[in-house]
Amino acid sequence: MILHVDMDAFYAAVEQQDNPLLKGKPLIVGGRSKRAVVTTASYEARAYGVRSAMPMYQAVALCPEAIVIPGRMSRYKEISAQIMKILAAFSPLMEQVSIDEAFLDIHGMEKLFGSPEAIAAAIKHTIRSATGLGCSIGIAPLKFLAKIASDLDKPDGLTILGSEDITDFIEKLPLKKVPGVGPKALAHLRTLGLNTLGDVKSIPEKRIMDKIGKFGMRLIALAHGLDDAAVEPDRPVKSVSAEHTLPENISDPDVLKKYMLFQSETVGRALRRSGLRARTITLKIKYHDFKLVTRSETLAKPVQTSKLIYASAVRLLSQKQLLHPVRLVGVGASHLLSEKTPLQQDLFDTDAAKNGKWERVDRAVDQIIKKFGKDTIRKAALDDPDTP
Ligand code: TTP
Ligand code: MG
Repeated sequence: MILHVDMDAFYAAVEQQDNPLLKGKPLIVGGRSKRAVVTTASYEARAYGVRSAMPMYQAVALCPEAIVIPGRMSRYKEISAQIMKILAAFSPLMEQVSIDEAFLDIHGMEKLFGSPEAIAAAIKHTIRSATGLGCSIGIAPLKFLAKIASDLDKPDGLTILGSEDITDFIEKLPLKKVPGVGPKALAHLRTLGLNTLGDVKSIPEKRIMDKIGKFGMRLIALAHGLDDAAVEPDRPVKSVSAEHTLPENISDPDVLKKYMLFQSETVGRALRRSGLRARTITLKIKYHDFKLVTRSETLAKPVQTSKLIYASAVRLLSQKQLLHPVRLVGVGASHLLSEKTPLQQDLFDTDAAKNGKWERVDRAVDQIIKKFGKDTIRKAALDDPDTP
């Protein structure tokens, strides 16, 4: 599943947060000159019909009591960076798309954070406690639907579209809401009698292509529920990790290993999706007294396979005896390099051949999970009722 977060009335909300006198009031961020337009407006001002990009004189006419203030870009950037950092902690696959929105690939995160609802609640709660700001979240199997979904229930919204909902949703989705459909394309599509995304399937593809060109292809694919766009982390990924605060402190290494197995799978899958291999594996342990220890090993051959990541994490765990009960455990991978970097493999190295085989197994599993969902395949040890 893909999750899209968009902050509510972002610049205006930051101003209201920084200056309590502005809270609950109609607030417009924008210039005061004759030609100025509204950058954004608080939801209190939107109740009067004020919208982004509206000429300021018109906005003030609609809402004379609105407080108009110029923006403070550096402050918004600062808060934005803080929010993106929070989001990046939820998934290694995070793509920031503007100052106040981002996509997260939450595939395989359910075991760490719970259901999509629980993930969304945790994100909202963390952002609100750190910044005081609200956001809206959309979750869907396809990227473009996640973006549309986050906008459906603003402010403080949450819309989740399951695989079973999307056919119907697409059928009824007004073309205006589809990202990329501007006023011009919309007018063309209307002349063909098309109003919803579902309608696009009802006429020959050529007629659509003739009207709106190449974008028609994408629209037709979307109408069939096909969107191969992936969440693409914009910053080069420097490390990938998964960690878990345990429901109770644990001293039994075998129980910790179950968490580590799951975390290794999450990390491995993130590496494979990003086309990366890791040279260094790190085990992170926080004892009940919050004392943090990390142990790392650098491998002779960079790895991408969940099994090898897990094997390394287990080696790190058994290096030293646990001193106290553990409250948090995590597995991380760093020193990443592209999987296209040639490996110096000994032709007669049977380990290498074996590892190649495991990589193929992982890829097959990834494919199946992508197609049928994560519950279809679980490693044997994860089928234990004690596992999170
Ligand atoms: P948006 O997310 O489009 O708008 P918003 O966050 O103010 O309101 P909401 O998402 O709840 O509908 O844009 C984020 C910020 O980007 C916004 O606060 C101000 C800025 N912005 C511009 O500078 N110019 C614009 O035309 C728009 C739409 C936004
Ligand atoms: Mg926003």
